[in-house]
Parts: sequence; structure tokens; C-alpha cells
Amino acid sequence: QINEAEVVLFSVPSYACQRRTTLDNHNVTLTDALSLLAENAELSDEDGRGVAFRRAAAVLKALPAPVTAMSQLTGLPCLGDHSLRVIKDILENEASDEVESTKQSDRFKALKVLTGIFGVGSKTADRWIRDGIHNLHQLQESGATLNRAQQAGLEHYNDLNQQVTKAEADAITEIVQEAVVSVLPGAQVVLTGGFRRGKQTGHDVDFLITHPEEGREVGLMPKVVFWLESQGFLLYQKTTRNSYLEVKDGPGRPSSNMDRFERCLSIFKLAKKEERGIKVTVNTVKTRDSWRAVRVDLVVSPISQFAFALLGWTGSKLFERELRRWAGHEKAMSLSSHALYDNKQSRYLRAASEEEIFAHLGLEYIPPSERNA
Ligand code: DCP
Ligand code: MG
Repeated sequence: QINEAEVVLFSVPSYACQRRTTLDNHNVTLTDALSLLAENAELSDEDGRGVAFRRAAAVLKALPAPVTAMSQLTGLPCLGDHSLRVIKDILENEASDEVESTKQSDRFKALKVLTGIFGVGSKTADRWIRDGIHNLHQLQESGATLNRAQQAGLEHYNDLNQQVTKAEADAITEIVQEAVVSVLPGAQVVLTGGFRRGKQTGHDVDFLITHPEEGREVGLMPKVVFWLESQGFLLYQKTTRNSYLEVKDGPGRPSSNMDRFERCLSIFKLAKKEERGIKVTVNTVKTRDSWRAVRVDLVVSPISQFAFALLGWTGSKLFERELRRWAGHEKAMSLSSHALYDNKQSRYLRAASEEEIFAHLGLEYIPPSERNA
């Protein structure tokens, strides 16, 4: 029996970018349930519902203690009727029927398996499911045409569906650093994404590369890729050019959340721990069980956009989405991974650090380890 007088009331600001969200989540059962419904909505092309569940989960991640009674949630932002119903079910019955039946549904299971292939999105998976393809065996038998990314994704399916550890991310950081410094001395490599937020595992490893002299980074990516390829580190890569032009893409495209940096989506061939030498120079591993495939994203940014790129690539995805929503709705500004534009002053606001961007936005600075919304 809970004594009402002892129930802790919670209070959190409404935008995730106003909150400090560490990895110390006191409501894992609730946030896992809401995240699963979010994932199901996203895989079903219902982005609005997906965001609503993500926001609700993020509010619970920011609470300082476990939720034990519905009354504690009074006045909290972002908790819609649907999310509240799920929370109530779990608090009362230890589980939510909706979550359990979603988890068990053939459609959800098939969407998970098929989108687990690198290069396969929800639209492709949905088309395959309508053609009766529900698993990898049926896909292989079907004769469906796969692009180069999907072929690589299928070939390395098990490796790529296994979480990348921090130790593996560190080993890859050394290789990328060696590649970058070999082709452009003075260039800098920063680990971004979940690992920069302090996560111990991730689905991939994300890097941002720049050079302190503006312009020196031009043409860097093909050279880095050539170095990595010639040393035998790449199983797959696809490089896209930088297509960002401030005059054309700046304020005119405020809601575009895909950035236009020179980018390389790759799959690394990483030697297993026992096989890794003290110094990595040439990848000599040969037998199949002596290495594993790891997804790696490389992004090159000019130094003038570096702070925005760093902020944009550190995540979490919801934190990024909330920063852009805050900028647009509360400050009449447009934030991207390239720049911040002030619509009232009709000018760009420059920044050399993440701290300066938060200041421009009128937000308290939140360090990476507290952006785990
Ligand atoms: N990002 C974003 N929007 C996207 C894709 C990426 O804002 N559509 C940003 C935020 C992410 C970062 O890039 O944190 C890296 O993307 P990941 O998908 O790799 O996300 P994480 O690194 O956070 O997660 P994981 O640990 O699973 O790799
Ligand atoms: Mg990542």
C-alpha cells in the first residue's frame, strides 16, 4: 500500500534539449515498452505516432527515480492518453497486452528481421512482406534483386546485428586516425554518435573529420577511403559528395534533417581482439573467424561548420529532433548540422563550439553524456 503523502512528484521541462538525460535510466521496463511501440510505428511508416512514443519514453528516462504510481505523472509533458494507458497497464499488471502482442506479431517480427539487413528500410521490407517474404531464407529463395549495400548487409547479417563494443570502437578509432593523418597531416578525427554520449555499445561507429584550416578538408574522403581500401580494412563503402551550399540550402531548407556533408557509409573488417597487434598498419587477418564486420560512418566537415556537425552527429536522435523543434518553435531559428539561421535577424549565427550554439539558442549547455534522451 502506497502512502499518497510519500509519493514523489516529478517535474520536467517539455523539450528534451532542456533536460539532462544520463544513461542511468530508472524506468527501463516502461521506456523499453514505449520504445518498442515507437519502433513499430516507425517501421509502419507512422512517424507522428513514433515521435509521440519516443517523447513519452524520453520523459521517463529523465526521471530521478522509478515511477510507482500514476499519480506521480500528473503535470508531466509529452505523456498522451495512449502512452499513459501503456504505463498504467505495466504498473498494474507488469506488462502491456498491446506491447506483448506487437512483439509477437508476425508482421513486426518480419519487419525487424528484414530491416536488420543493412541497406533495407521499412518501405522495402513492407514490399517484400506483401510478396510473402518474412525471413532471410525466403528472401534468398525469392530471387528479389538486392543492391550492393543490401548484398553486403545480407552477407554480414550476423556480425552487423551484434552490438559494437567500446573496445571495438576504440580499435576502429585508431585505424581511422592512422588513415586520416597519413593522407592529411593535421586533420582531426572525433568519435561521435552514441559512443560520444558515453554508451558502452552501439549499432555502428560514427566519426567526424575536419582540419583546422578551412578548405584543407576538401577532397579528403576519397583519399581516406583509398588508404583504408588498400590496407584491406573495408568490406563495403559508398561515398557521397558534399552538396551543401549556404546560399541555396540554408534558410530555404529549414526542416531538412538530412545533412549534406561528404559522407562514407562503410563496413569495416575488424580483426578480433586476439588478432589485433600493438600497432595497426596492414590488415593481415585471413581466416573468417579471425575478424568481424562492423558498420562505420565517416563524415567530413569544414572547420567553420564543425561545431554544428559535432552537435548534429552526437545525438541522441530524439535530442537532435528536439533541438531543431526548440529552435524553430521557440526561437524562430533554423538549426541544421551545418548552420544556425536566425529568421528574425535574417542572418547566420556563427559558432566555434557546441557551448556557443546552446547559448545562441537560449539553452543551458547540456554535455554529451546528458543527451541520452
Ligand atoms: N542522426 C540524426 N538523425 C538521423 C541520423 C543520425 O540526428 N536520421 C545523428 C544523431 C545520432 C548520430 O547522428 O546520434 C549517429 O546516428 P546513429 O544512428 O549511429 O545513432 P547513435 O550513434 O546515437 O546510436 P547507436 O549507438 O545505435 O549507433
Ligand atoms: Mg552510432
